[in-house]
Amino acid sequence: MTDLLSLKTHTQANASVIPLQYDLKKTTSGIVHIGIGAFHRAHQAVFTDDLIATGETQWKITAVSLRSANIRNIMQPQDHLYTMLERSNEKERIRLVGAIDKVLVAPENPQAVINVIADSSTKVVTLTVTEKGYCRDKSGQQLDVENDIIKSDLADLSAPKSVPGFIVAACKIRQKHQEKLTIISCDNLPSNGDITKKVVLQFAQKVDGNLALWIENNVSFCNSMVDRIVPATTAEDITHTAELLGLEDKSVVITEPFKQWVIEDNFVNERPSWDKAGAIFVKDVAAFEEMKLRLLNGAHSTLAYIGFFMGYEYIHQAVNDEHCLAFVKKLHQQLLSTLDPVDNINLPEYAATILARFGNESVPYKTTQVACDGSQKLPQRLLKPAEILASSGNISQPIAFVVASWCRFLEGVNQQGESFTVIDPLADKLVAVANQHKGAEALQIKHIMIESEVCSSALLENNDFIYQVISYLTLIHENGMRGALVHFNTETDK
Ligand code: CS2
Repeated sequence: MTDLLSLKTHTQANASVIPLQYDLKKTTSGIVHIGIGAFHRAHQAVFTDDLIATGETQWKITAVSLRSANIRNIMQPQDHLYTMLERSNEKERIRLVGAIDKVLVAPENPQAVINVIADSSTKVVTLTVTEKGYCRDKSGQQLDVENDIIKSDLADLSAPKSVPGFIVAACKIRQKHQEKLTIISCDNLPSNGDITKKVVLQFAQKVDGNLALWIENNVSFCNSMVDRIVPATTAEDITHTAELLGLEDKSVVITEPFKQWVIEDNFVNERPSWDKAGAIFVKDVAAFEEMKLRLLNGAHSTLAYIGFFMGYEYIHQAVNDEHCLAFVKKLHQQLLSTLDPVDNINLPEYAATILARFGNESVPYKTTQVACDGSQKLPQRLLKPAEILASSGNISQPIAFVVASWCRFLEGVNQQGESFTVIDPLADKLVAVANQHKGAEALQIKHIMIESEVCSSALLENNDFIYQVISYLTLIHENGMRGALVHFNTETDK
């Protein structure tokens, strides 16, 4: 039987494995991360691991799981050590990561989470809680006071469940000791730090106006752009890793070689020198965020919905299909015209690199993984650029086609007539509406748009855009996705 990776066994790992680059005994703690999924373990935790190895900052990460105990149950017996497998189509690189100190499971002991965020040794809190974790209302800009966990946290803040709840409860303690705090959002939302600030302040205002004021003056909220493709780990990945490592690791992460982290330099206390590990500190992240959200995430969602109906399980299969590829290139052309210049980045080259990254079949990413939570993802990825284009009289046909594909996805039935589950916080309503008006595309689109509020009111009132979406959904219903896509590409080539 293979031994489990742990502090006792890690030095027995096979020779091809890159070992830990520092003495774990010399580390301290300084960072709390909320939302410990595969993405965090392959991104911020790796930047932190590389930073510890430089000897500049010795802070490890106390990670928090907001819901499930799974990852804690897996990592604790491994002394929180894990493996990262970086794969390109040509090679595979395997290394150990030791940056996670412990994992707290919020529902088991919410007070422990409050305490660690409040602790004076904690200087920075990072977040990967997905778009819905910010508990925003449908406008995307305000705290959703009707959200069940927000309501329950506002009624009793002793055992919070929401991100704003935990932060405000911890800041109440920090306020007593006058301990400043820096919070960095690492989710795929534009102005993610500003959004965090807004929901936290709105929440705090309802708890205690004085506390809200203290937070405003003593807590900084950095915007950040994060990028790395990290699919969910599979059982095969774990078996394969055991062979490479010579030890068992159930918390391995599989990822691509590329990684990027652009952080707004807005720290109110000590700043970990993540720049020594390849991150970039800048004054303004907005242009980087929009570039990544539109060109990468927008194209990802596109390949997910279109690829899914063309029978592709993975993004790399979709991007290798000539019709999908031609479509995404057209989409990229339009998206490029909506972007501001970004320092030191050639945008068309950046767009081309993304398509090459999507083609990395050794990091297989499921179309259904990207397709989830469309109502939370599409506004910033594609509808905002559609609105920018429409404001100068340009109706984006590719974006209208993707929106139609998403509406088709909400029917919850594939082209073989088999049902699948739509994962989205608004799924119940959206799937019901999509099916209620099936066969009447105009009504179907209208009701999905109204119910989801993915479009701004200007775009919703733009009859030309909405008409395009309706006509593409009709095309998809009549010809299937492949037929509709070929038709789209031929027509738009003319
Ligand atoms: C993806 C992202 O699942 C998704 O919605 O588009 O997780 C994507 O892989 C990352 O943002 C890449 O940095």
